[in-house]
Amino acid sequence: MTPAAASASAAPTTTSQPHATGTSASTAVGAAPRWRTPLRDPALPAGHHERLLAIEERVLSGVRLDADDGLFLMRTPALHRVGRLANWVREKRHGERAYFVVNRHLNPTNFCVYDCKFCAFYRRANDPTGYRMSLEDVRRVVRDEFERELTEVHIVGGIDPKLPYSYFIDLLRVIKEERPDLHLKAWTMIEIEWFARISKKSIEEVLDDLLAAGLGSCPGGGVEVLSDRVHAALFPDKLSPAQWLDTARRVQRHGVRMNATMLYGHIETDEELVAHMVAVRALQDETKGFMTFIPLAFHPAHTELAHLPGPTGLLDLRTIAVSRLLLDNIEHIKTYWVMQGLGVAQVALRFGADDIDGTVVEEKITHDAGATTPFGVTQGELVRLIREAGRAPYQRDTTCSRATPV
Ligand code: V47
Repeated sequence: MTPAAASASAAPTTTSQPHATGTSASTAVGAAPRWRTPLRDPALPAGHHERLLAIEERVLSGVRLDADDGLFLMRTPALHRVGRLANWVREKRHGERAYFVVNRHLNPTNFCVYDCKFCAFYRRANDPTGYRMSLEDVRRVVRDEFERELTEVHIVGGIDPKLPYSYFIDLLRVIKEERPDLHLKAWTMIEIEWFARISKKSIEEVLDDLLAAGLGSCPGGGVEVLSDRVHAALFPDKLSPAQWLDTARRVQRHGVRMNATMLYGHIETDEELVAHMVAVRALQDETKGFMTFIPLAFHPAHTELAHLPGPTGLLDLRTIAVSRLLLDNIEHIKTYWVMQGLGVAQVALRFGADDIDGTVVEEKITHDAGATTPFGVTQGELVRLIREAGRAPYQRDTTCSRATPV
């Protein structure tokens, strides 16, 4: 359907109309959603309205957007139209559902050999504020502090050179011994590559050891921004973009599913964010192993980038919306409430996000960098936030293979 035909059949939108859902006939590919309207905003620059219409047309027809479209969407002042389009895609895939998981984070050590400029979590050897959990510490925490309702543990830490390879394998084994029911979403590509180095094994052999010990999937962190320039400026010692992609490819080819994050709101450009999303999309075309894409809002406090202001709410919403529109082959877009904030996370559920992460319980990485969000939230709070955003809360497992309405 052409834009003109679409608009001719479109009814005017009022705030009291229900939003289209994935099951509604009005959201089938190519059909015009009710909001499709030819109204020209006189405040927009020349040619802008037409470009937006063309992008909307392609999305509604299921045609993949390219990097130029992504850049345009990152820059257009008409953010509400970007959000509306992303919301349409989100509702077509997931209807009114908003997913959450009952999880908690576990960061076994904050000692790290890398000194990434955006990170306030890492500690150098001998820093008195550094910590390292023994396996007995881990066992005790699992026994005494892990709630019965928990379904997932998110495990990441510093790259601690004092810990042997066996520690990282045994840590999973210890948790599984105490709680075989838990899904262990553990270790980023940075850690997996480190394990291969210290054990002198291949990535695949490391994965076999981790899988045998209870690994369920891998979290998305450590990738930051897939840009050689940002890599050289902020985290030169860590895996390069090409190495991160290669490690992720091998992990997924070995049958381990994972997430992909994108750290925004520091020194990166719009072009670099778009290139990151396009690179993740290209890998997903090959591997199909990414479960969820998660834009992470940079927090500057106590980092070497403390002079930067950090992202605004508008950039938070834009990264969510543009990632939903560009990443047509990744099922879920997550608003990570710890970094984006509970209020923005609610709005993000109408800007393209279908997942709000989980209860988290004890978050350290962002809070060391000045986050003012809670360290964790209850399941009841997540449900209330989701309902207040007009969405239907669904408790999911880590891979979203099971999701139950709450
Ligand atoms: O890799 C570090 C980022 C990541 C800061 O896979 C910072 O489900 C903001 O990856 N400000 C860790 N961000 C968190 C992460 C994650 C979180 C939630 C869910 C999932 C998932 C993954 O946090 C790091 C880095 O990119 N980070 N320092 C900072 N100052």
